Amino acid sequence: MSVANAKHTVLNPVIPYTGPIPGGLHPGEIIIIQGTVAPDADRFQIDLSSGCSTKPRSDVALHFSPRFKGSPCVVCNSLLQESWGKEETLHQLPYKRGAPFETIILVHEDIFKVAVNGAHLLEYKHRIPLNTVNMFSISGKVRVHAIGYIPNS
Ligand code: 9QG
Repeated sequence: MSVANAKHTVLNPVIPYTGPIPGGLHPGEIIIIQGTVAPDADRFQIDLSSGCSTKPRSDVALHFSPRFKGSPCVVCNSLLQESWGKEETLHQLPYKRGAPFETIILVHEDIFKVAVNGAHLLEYKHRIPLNTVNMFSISGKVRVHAIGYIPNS
């Protein structure tokens, strides 16, 4: 699976980037993110959200945040009515400062599955109905070369 399979691609977006997920999210769909972690990265984050309002801030179905400072980890969470829920922290970090990566978010009916550089990393159970998720954001200490949306059939 690569960005070559994508139906929609966004190339070299200015960070922070927020844009629509073409057609919304459905089981079987895949989002591919190719980028490079900044050499001085403390963290970056990918957010799949229900809308793009900033005041009040839209709900975030998946907040995926690799963290490089202190004990390296990936924190996942959801934002509901402007409040963060319980963090799901994986004490494992497949990203390296200054290094290129490919992250794949696989959409399932009940979970998101995330893989990095070809290896499964984590699963995150939906806390917000999938059919409300329509915006993709990425921000923090990262460069993005391509975002690809691969439909489910
Ligand atoms: O820190 O943790 C995830 O649980 C918060 C951060 C917040 C999230 C959250 O401040 O930061 O990572 O989107 C946000 O507000 C980000 C940038 C307990």
